[in-house]
Amino acid sequence: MRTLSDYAQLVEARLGELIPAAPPKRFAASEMPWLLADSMRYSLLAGGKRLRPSMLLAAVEMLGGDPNDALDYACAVEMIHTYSLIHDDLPGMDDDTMRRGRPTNHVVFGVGQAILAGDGLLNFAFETMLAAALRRPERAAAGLSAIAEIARGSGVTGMIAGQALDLYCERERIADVSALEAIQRGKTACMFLYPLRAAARLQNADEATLAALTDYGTAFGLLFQATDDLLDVVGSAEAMGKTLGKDAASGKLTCVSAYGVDGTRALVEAQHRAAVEALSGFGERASFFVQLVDGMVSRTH
Ligand code: GRG
Repeated sequence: MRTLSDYAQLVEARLGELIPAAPPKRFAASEMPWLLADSMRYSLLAGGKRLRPSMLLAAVEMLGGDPNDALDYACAVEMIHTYSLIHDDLPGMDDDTMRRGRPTNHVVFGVGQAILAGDGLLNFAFETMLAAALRRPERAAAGLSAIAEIARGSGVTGMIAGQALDLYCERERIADVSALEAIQRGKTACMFLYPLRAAARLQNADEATLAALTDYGTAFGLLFQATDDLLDVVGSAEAMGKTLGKDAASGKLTCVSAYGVDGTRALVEAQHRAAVEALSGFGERASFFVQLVDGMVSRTH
């Protein structure tokens, strides 16, 4: 069985190929300018955990496919995730100065370039996936279905929706549990469950498989966000690679503010059970996913 670090290495190598370093100060049309390549690579190749792309690859493999055939889709998911981190850190959003253990993109490249680095990663993600679908005409329909899942998960009813509601609730000081659920499903869970659905589409999986992966991804995402909220209170900034304690300081609506530390731990337990249960029909083939969610419960970063 492959591990998270095996999948992450595949992703790491391919990301570096997809967005290579560009020669400095060359003003050539139809070429990615060096400063865009530099700022995109700065955040993309900064050592993230690569959870979302690795889960896509592991799901493809669990369903009998070759992860190498899905690698560009996985890399696109990581590009979209990284764009969201760059934009989330901007002064107009979370206004953060540390991410992935480094100064944030706008601190190094300036706000304008950081916005473009995010835009560039988002756009290039779709260019990359469409190119992958077009390279394999016999699998183009499956590829397009996968792209549609990723677009939905990261889009205006998914991640962007969650972020919009999050900003709204923070500004209006809304502390409502149903709002919290919509925010966390959107901004966090969608970026786990839709890449898993994309894997199912790439493998032409049936509806039951799609539903099982959706349930696992949702439970995993809610658990992941709940542990993130806990770590903001009880974690180490060094291990997390970002500023902690900001949620409480800004009066943000989080699992901890809504349910308390013990209530959040109970929620983590419940989602842990739900995630394992969702894939029980796959038996041993789901062991990557069972181990992954087991590890998340006690994560420190
Ligand atoms: C800007 C449209 C837009 C959305 C931003 C992802 C996001 C939405 C905001 C980032 C802040 C945040 C707490 C998001 C919740 C998801 C989360 C904990 C992201 C961090 O993911 P990790 O831990 O990061 O997988 P690495 O660096 O390992 O990839």
